[in-house]
Amino acid sequence: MSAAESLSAVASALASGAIEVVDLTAPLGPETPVLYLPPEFGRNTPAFKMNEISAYDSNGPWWAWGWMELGEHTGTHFDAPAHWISGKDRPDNTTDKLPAKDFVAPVCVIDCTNEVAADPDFVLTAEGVKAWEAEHGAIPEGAWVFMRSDWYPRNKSAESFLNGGHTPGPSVDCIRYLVEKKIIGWGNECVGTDAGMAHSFDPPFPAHHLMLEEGRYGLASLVNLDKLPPTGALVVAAPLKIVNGTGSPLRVLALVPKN
Ligand code: 23J
Ligand code: MN
Repeated sequence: MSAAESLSAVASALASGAIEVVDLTAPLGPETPVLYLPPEFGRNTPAFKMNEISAYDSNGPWWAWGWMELGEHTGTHFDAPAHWISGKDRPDNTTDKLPAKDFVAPVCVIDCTNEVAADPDFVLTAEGVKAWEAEHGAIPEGAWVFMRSDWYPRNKSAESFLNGGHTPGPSVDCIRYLVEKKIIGWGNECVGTDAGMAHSFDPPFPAHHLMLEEGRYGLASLVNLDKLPPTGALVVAAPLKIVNGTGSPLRVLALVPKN
């Protein structure tokens, strides 16, 4: 099949529903939980706020529009390599300079729901990834790897979502293994890509430190990972083209084959 025929087949499959578009994005509003870091780590990111410019009124008779106060790392968002000190000297490491081809990639989804239900501090290890590969095949170069935890329904309550800093994520050896596999990035359902306890890992925050060091990416606060197959879906995740952006809220979509 030619590339043109492949793309046309995708368009037909989207129209018929044979390929479904699954939204992996959480609502973005004032209630969106944001990361809370203890004071010794410095400043925190503010909550989302929408300010009104006009609402079909004297400030603009025929139109409604607003302006936002919005952290780069708020809600469902993308981590660019410039976000972490380990990635700060990489060329083209900000959201405005990343190659657009990186924004469409296949995804491997590792189901950790049972482990996380038993222990909110569960960390996925390289051994866990290898067990997944034994069942589903090797993780291909250029794929996203998403940790499914069924954590996302908690995002309606910041207290439950942040859970006092007890949230699941990857181990150091897990991220080292995935970097070796040359994945495009790591995604999590929690407020950040790392586990809540990852400040105590060595190095701290491995999904940030080791992924971004290698020019790979992160996706945080993903939803609907339970609607994805372990392999075979295609993710579209394109951050805003913020000049010198270290990350960006974004709409994340998955194309999922239904047959
Ligand atoms: C800054 C410091 C620690 C973390 C984070 C940001 C994130 O999770 C983020 O949104 O990138 S853990
Ligand atoms: Mn982030």
